[in-house]
Amino acid sequence: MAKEKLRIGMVGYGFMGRTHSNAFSQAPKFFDLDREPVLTAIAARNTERAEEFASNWGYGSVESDWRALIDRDDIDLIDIAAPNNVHHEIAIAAAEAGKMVMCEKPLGRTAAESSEMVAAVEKAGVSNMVWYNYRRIPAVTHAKHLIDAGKLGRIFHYRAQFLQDWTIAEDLPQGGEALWRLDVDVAGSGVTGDLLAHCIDTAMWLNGGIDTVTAMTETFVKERPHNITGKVEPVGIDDASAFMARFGNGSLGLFEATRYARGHKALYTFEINGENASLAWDLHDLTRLSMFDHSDEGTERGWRSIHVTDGEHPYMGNWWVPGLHIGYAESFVHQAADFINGLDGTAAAPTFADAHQTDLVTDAVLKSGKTGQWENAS
Ligand code: SOE
Repeated sequence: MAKEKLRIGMVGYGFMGRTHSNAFSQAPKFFDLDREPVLTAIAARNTERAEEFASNWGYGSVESDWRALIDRDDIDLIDIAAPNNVHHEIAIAAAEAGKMVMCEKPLGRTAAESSEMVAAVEKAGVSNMVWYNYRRIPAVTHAKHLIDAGKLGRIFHYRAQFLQDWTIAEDLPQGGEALWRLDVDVAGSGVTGDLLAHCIDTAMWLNGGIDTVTAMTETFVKERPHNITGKVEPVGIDDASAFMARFGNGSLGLFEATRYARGHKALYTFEINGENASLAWDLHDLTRLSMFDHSDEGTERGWRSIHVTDGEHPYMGNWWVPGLHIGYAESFVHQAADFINGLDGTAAAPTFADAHQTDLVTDAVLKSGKTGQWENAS
């Protein structure tokens, strides 16, 4: 029997537009979905580029304004893969028009923005989700299952890092396509909203809410030419951000993100230490989950490396055969599949409300970076 269609209107065609489009294309090929995703239309200002994108990914049509996408009766879901400064307006307009909404992270540039976005989707009663994709890398999902099963016991520590090095050059401009992440008006913040947000989302998913934080932030290059105004302008983003946190469960957190760690392109790592066991994960070796289990026989006790590729591991039964791995792109495929199968009312996370909690933490980190004080994060 033909499945009900889920007609997608995508906003944006950059890096994230590609990951999301790929996700919706692959999801039905590997997962049994309740509805059939259809790449119905894409909206972007540069119509020529949008036409090329549409033809590459198989979108049925192109709009030059996202408002036209929202007005269309043949669209069920608006997926926002555009820069952070438009998330708020598009998400609220989409919800008010009764569309489901998916949004790239971070949900808002500030928690004030995301709180209005949460109110809009809840008032409209529309399904919603934010693309914090790393939760759905099988090794990370497996960590969640082990923690929830109580394997670690009482948790003492959580630490995470997200390190890059692509903004070290002092003459790198800010603003415009590909470089909007350096423009505070568009991005909202620097590495706190872009990279730490991922660490915080995973951390709160694995280890519960964060109550308070104290942070240190720095902008190493204070002025950069702006691609849109053509002038040298002050840099408003944080280039590096590190914070300590107290989780609601009594454990302590240590987080760091920077775009100035020479040699690191996207090194996302986390470790969690419990009374009975510890887990560690590294994006550069993403199929593996390291585990130390204190209940192992004393003489054989040590860190083991679990190759998370067996059929019984999360999501892996839907891919190749045991031992053969998948990667970054597939975490988005899993997210698309879970969103669609959560439309039965089970509502796959992270919802807008979950992502708003992350924005509350990033706001508190940025505030603490200025005040030097401990700040409430929830
Ligand atoms: C920045 O370079 C970036 O692309 C982030 O915006 C993504 O969210 C992260 O997953 C990888 O790095």
